[in-house]
Amino acid sequence: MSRIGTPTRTAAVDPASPDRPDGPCRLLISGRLLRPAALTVADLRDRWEQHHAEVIFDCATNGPQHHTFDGPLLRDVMEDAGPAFDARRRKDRARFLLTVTGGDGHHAVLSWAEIDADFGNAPMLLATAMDGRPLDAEGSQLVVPSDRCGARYISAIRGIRVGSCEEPDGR
Ligand SMILES: Nc1nc2c(c(=O)[nH]1)N[C@H]1C(S)=C(S)[C@@H](COP(=O)(O)O)O[C@H]1N2
Ligand SMILES: [Mo]
Repeated sequence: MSRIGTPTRTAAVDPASPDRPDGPCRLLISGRLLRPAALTVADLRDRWEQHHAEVIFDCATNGPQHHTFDGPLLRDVMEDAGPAFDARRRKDRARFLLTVTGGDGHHAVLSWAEIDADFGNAPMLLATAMDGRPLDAEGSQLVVPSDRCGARYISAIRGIRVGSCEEPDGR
């Protein structure tokens, strides 16, 4: 985007960009979707029903961690973004992947089937608060109550990218 001729820095910033210098950090939902979105933690709190989770996960370096989280279901947020599959066909849904990336580049892959009510039905959250503390400044955190390990509890989420897996060889 050209900034030539724009009067102020604020006016030159795309409101949908994931990290506006003048606003709260945003989570960019992109990829094979009908409705890509750039959401703040306030959006996650205001637009979807909030769920509560009390979890214990194990960290290889720090041992067991106990936390409470509040936030919308990842499934609810992603369904509103409209993954580009035929929702009536379970086999179509079973081919889709989500890559969740934190501000430090740490990322992990989920399958759509893990959160789909017809498959794994895992109640993963996009946290808006941790231990009662709002996450507006640092960004949302992925909550995976069914994971024993903490590695997919990705903090300061900046992106969720939706894709379908490549056609396997030998079919
Ligand atoms: N963005 C980001 N999120 C992350 C990680 C990371 O390196 N970057 N580490 C994960 C790991 S290994 C654990 S155990 C949990 C909890 O880590 P903490 O106790 O250091 O917060 O965060 C997870 N989320
Ligand atoms: Mo960890």
